[in-house]
Amino acid sequence: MSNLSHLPIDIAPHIKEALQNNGPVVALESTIITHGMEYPNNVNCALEVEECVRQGGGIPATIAIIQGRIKIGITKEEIDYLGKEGRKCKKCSRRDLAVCLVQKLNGSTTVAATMICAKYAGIKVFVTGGIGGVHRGAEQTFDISADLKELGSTQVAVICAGAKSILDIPKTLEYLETEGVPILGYKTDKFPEFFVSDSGFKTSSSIASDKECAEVIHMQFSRLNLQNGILITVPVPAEHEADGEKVKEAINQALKEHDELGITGPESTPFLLKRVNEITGGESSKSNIALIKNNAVTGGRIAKELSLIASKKD
Ligand code: PSU
Ligand code: MN
Repeated sequence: MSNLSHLPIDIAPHIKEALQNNGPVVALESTIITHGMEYPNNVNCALEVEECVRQGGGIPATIAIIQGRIKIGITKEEIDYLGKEGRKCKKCSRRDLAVCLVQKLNGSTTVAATMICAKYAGIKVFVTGGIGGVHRGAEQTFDISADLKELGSTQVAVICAGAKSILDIPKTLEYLETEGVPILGYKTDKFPEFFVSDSGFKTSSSIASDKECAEVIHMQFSRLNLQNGILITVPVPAEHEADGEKVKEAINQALKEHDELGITGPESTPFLLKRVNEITGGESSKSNIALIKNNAVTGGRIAKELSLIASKKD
């Protein structure tokens, strides 16, 4: 943990203690709570995801900004508060962090901002649903999520179910390759497409076990000391896969509406996620919750293995 005395940051005591002992702490983001789902599903899902991290053997630390302070490991009450505030909270990516702290706002952290906060706290493993990426039509709009640049520059391993096909998946993969981000397929070499386990594209490597994931994280961060992140992609379990055709149609419809309404900037991703959820009815949201929970169990296991490696005296 670096010297944080100059930072408006509060680390929950049990998280601080775990970090001092190389404990298996797993960071969780909060934009999914405020901008990804509706109340009370968002709160229930966030609490269940924390429980899944514990089931895997990890210690969950949900990260957000509350009244201008970075909180590492928010309480149940704070999760409920953020869930109720929803879109009144500022969706914070890298560029928004300083302003959010100075203006003492409530902010939810995206993948990019959660990585930054996790790094300050010394957390190496972070679980989310899906990352932001290169949007379709980016050659016109230049809409590329700051998550990708963050993965290229911040030493945190992000565990997710790939990317939604609201994004341009091949361009997202090219961008990550340029940034030097390993894309580790968890027990597969197929890059997952969020609701669907195979996007038709390949990861950069296939990793056989939780232990091997932890070894790669340790090698890259603690031995090679490379400053960039790692992406670990876990396919949605087969029994929770959504109907690929149905999702594809919903995405096309959502993208059409998005363009017609002229939505741009940070509103784009939340709009598309919301419309895909609405158009597919219960189906995509059920699959969404199942895959995040599966990522959380996996993240807990990987963090546990990493904790064992880090605790060995060598
Ligand atoms: N993709 C998803 N679910 C999400 C997000 C992305 O499938 O909840 C959220 C994450 O917090 C991610 C953010 O970091 O959206 C990306 O937003 P943008 O594209 O504006 O960078
Ligand atoms: Mn964007």
